[in-house]
Amino acid sequence: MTSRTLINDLAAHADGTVSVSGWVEVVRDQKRVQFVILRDESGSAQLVNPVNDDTAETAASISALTHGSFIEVEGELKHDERVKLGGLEVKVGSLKVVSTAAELPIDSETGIDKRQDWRFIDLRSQRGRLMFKLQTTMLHAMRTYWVDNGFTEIHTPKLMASASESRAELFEVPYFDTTAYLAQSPQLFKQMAQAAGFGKVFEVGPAFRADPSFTSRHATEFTSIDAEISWIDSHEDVMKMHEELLHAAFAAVVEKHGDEIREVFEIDLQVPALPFPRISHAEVKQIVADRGHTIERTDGDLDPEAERQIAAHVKETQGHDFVFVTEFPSTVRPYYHMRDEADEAVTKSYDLIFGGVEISTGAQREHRVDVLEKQAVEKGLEPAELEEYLDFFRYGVPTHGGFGMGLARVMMLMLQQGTIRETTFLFRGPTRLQP
Ligand code: AMO
Repeated sequence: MTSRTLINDLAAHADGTVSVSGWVEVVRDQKRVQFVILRDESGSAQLVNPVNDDTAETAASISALTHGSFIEVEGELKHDERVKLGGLEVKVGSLKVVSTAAELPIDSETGIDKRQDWRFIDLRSQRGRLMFKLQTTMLHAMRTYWVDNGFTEIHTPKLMASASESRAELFEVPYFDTTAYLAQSPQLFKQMAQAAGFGKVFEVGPAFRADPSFTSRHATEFTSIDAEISWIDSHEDVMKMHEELLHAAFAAVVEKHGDEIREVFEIDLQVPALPFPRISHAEVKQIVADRGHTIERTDGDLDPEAERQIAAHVKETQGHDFVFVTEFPSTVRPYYHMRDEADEAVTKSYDLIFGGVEISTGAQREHRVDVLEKQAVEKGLEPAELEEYLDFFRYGVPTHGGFGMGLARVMMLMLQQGTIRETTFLFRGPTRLQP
């Protein structure tokens, strides 16, 4: 048999014998001619079989094909502009069924819950493939940015002896004769890398939150994109790195997949202009109030409607899809965020909002151990529990800061999907542990 050609590569292939394989999307079984739409991991193409005495055996095989079956076909490639799908077709010579599919339990009309049950079938679509191809491109571009800019990749443990964020939302795991906790973020250890003198680090890895809520943006397990850098003057240095990183990531995605994103998602994805707008939290509250929204939260944090409103304001006034909301009140920030020298009530931190939803939190970290301990106590934490973390700051540490960003959220906003369940390979939520 001739070696396999990916469907996407047929366009550049000369007319002649080819071998293609994939799964059956559509069968049009007509009396005189049969058509099969075959899809593989790269694209889809039309197979054709004129029905006559010579092709009777193949015709019987095609008539028996079920949607979703995986087949191998050898045939004659012919470029023909009249064929709608890619301007080419393959005339079937031989056809081998590798695996027959039972009747598929879902189709394009099926709702998200049931599609999640059958995720492997759900992902056979062009949109499923495109989502994870472009995710690969995005992460590759980020890695390239980090490597080119002197970052070191780290892999921090996901089994921990203490909480990495708040004690709420902690998953406990029996661990021999003690209890371990699943890491909520690599926060403590990416800071440890600063004390170790690494300078700049990044990690792309799993994070776990025992968050019982059912929102479109929360999962109990998600992929977190984290970066941390030393020798900063303020959170402004972190934001600068963060926006450059996203700019590089979007540029790569637009260049490689822009046309297909337009075709499949009907989105004209743009590379965000640098610098991203920055608005202080206090100003945001004012702008949102002026737009008629009363923030319901009493702790001073923004609610989802406030995020949508400030994003709409920035889009209307500056035409930008991203905005850094800076200087959050210390009441709503963790103890490890540094507070402003001039105003204790304000932290040197930010949230990054994209398309009206928070995708990331970042900050300069408090590196002075006495201040850090005081802030931890203020937030109700036991210093004894933090001893090992506090040690990172007792033997010399540079100024530093960084951010954490949820991969599925970036993807959800980029592709204007209603929920991160669409943009997570396999979603985990309060009532979903399978598949
Ligand atoms: P934070 O808790 O704000 O900050 O999380 C950072 C980003 O991670 C994503 N995220 C989630 N995604 C899906 N489901 C969840 N349950 C979930 N929780 C968080 C979001 C969010 O913006 N250590 C700090 C970051 C830092 O300062 O470096 C942290 O974890 O996109």
